[in-house]
Amino acid sequence: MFVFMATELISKIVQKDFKSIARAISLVENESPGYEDFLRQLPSSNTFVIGITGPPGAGKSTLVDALMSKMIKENNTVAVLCVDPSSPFNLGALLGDRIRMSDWYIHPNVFIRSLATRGSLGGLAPKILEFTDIMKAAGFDYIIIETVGVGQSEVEIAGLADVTVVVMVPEGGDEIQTMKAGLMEIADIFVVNKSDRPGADAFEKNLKLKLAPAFQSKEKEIAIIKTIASQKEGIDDLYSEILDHRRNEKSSSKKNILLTEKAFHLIQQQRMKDIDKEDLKLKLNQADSDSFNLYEFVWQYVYSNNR
Ligand SMILES: Nc1nc2c(ncn2[C@@H]2O[C@H](COP(=O)(O)OP(=O)(O)OP(=O)(O)O)[C@@H](O)[C@H]2O)c(=O)[nH]1
Ligand SMILES: [Mg+2]
Repeated sequence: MFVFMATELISKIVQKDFKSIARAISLVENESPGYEDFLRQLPSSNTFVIGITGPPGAGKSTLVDALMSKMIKENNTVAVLCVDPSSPFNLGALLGDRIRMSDWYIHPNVFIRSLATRGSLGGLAPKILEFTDIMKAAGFDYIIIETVGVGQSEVEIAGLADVTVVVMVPEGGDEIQTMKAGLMEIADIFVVNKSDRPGADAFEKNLKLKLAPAFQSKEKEIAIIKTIASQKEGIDDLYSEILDHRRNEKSSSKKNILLTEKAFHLIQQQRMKDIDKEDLKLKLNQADSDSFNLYEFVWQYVYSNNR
């Protein structure tokens, strides 16, 4: 019965019926019966996905907001996924985002969805890949995904997005020194936002120096764009750089890397599906402390059928 429903749901999704898109996202989020069949039937599309990441408060949402204005002016349809950190420390900023973006919630060309990060390792929301594919099936002109750059999530987003924009702010001078190599590898475009603040030029210069070795391994220089998102300054440059990436077909090696990242993530999810932490806890509670061997336990847990 669900297969029929899936077909019906998909036919509405491809017509960009927002309610159906939202419903599909919920079905997948809750792993409702048949959601895997539904995913297997989803048509693919080559909607361009823009990933925007960076530290908390760097101005990512403000940038997204400004970018959306430009896209919509050109009659594009846009879907935005904001992945909010679940930490209560960010609640203020989070509410701020909601207020700033609220204008878009009622715009007919815009679909916005906020998600809480539930990944226990601080990564992206577990089903973000699937959500993106649902939005892709709907055939928006652009999909923008905003994530706070913590832990693994920057690397995960690179597997998800066709172009990855890393947003930084001038005051993070030390940040450049300690910038993870991974971040440089995944960034296609660096944005130095809050360029109205002192030290923006010096920051840009340092960033260029730091990136110099990375340039050699890339086919194209990584662009550094200075913006003042709150005043919509530099947004044209950022947009045209994004369009540049959109025009230039990705190399087949990059496509392969992205696809591998996605497949790896999904396989990992599948493999971990029947592993339940509470169940583990219960079983470990019964462990006899003298003769207990964790490796033996894990071996039995993973390979025995009757757990
Ligand atoms: N001075 C200055 N402030 C800015 C600029 N861009 C954004 N802001 C402000 O910085 C604050 C944080 O902006 P957000 O867009 O919410 O930042 P964010 O990166 O989305 O934050 P999180 O989603 O919480 O990680 C807001 O008060 C913005 O108004 C800028 O270019 N210059
Ligand atoms: Mg934000």
